[in-house]
Amino acid sequence: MSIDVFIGLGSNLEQPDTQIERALQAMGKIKDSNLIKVSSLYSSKPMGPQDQPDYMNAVALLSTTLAAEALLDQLQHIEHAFGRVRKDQRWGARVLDLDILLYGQHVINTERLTVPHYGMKQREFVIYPLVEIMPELQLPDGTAALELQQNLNKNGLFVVKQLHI
Ligand code: A4P
Ligand code: MG
Repeated sequence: MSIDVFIGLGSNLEQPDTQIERALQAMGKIKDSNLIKVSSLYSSKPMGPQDQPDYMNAVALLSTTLAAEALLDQLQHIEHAFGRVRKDQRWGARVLDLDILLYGQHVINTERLTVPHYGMKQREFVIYPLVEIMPELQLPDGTAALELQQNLNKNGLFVVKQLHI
């Protein structure tokens, strides 16, 4: 049975918009999975240290029969293959972050995975694109994504362009 998975994409180095477009292409090739929908590309102010470039963020909906950890393997493979900055450039900074936001209505707490993603409810760059692609979405705890959005400041978030899958 297929599960609807929402994946958050983020990048703030090395032409972030290109990183995200290439990551989507790679996500479209993940085995036993179909890329169903993607949000617009958003520009967002950095959460955390402010002495870094603004981010590009998006959210994608993937339908998969993979188990959550098998999907994480695939996403981490993409991060490594497409996104990793050479080690001597920055200490561990990555040009691509792929987070599993929701895996159906499952709640997962293992060593490798916390789902729903621990920070998603507070992040405008996750909630706004999520509501864009699925306005009626509810989290496993019953919270409506739309309600989260209504209580979340945009903090400079804006749509840069449409993305295609
Ligand atoms: N892991 C646990 N749960 C999950 C999940 N749901 N999805 C584990 C994906 N991975 C999950 O991840 C570290 C480990 O988390 C993985 O090995 C996996 O087993 P990572 O990608 O190496 O680390 P990270 O993402 O850099 O760490 P963290 O704490 O998740 O960073 P955040 O919270 O994602 O913050 N500002 C804006 N505007 N936009 C952004 O996208 N992103 C960050 C990164 C900071 N500021 C930002 C943005
Ligand atoms: Mg991550």
